[in-house]
Amino acid sequence: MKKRILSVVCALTLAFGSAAALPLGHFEQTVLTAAAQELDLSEEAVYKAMIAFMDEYPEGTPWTNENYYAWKGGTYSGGYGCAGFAFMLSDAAFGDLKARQFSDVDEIRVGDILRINNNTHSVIVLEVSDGYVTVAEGNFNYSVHWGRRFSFDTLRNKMDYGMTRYPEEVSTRKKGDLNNNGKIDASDLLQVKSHIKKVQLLEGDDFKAADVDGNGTINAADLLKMKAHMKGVTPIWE
Ligand SMILES: [Ca+2]
Ligand SMILES: [Ca+2]
Repeated sequence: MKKRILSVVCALTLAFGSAAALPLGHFEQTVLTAAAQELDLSEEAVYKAMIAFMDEYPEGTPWTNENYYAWKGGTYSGGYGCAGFAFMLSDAAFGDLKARQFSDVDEIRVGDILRINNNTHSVIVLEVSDGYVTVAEGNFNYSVHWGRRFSFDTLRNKMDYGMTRYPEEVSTRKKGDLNNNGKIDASDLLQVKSHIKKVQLLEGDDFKAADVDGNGTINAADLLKMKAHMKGVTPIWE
């Protein structure tokens, strides 16, 4: 995929929503160097990695479209201005992890980058609580700004998309084990037969578990593999 540079005109971004700052004490007690945490992806660790930048870039530090940062998150090779600032904090928390986009406001997590204002401005999420998202941003009136808050309702209108670097949760369900009891048995076969006959359709992780050969459909071939596994002829897994 061709990498793009997120270059934007966020210098024109003016304040909307409230600009309440976080209580100072909250920052003081959590400032740590980014090196102190080795990709601990707990909310607290991600927060600390980002808030550590407050030392070097306190409120009001000039940060404009002259400022560029090369990003490790994939998707974009780097960004200027607001995007560059968000990318810098993002790398401190997530290292080399790759980013993926999302559009649902309810999925926003600490450390996510949000594109807002008709895709002209980037902010990075410091905190998610009580129906509000608190962010840090560069090129907010040409400078660094900490602690602006948006309500979820505001973001439903203002957010164009989000970028997250938390790894996607992988299903640990074994192929053919529909009821997740650690073995393929008659009950699993029944569920697959029921799906094939369109009596009760399988969805999501159930569907993936039943599609033993992974070809996107559930049919007799999958049933055969399950039966072969049960008989110990051709085990699908140990
Ligand atoms: Ca089972
Ligand atoms: Ca299949």
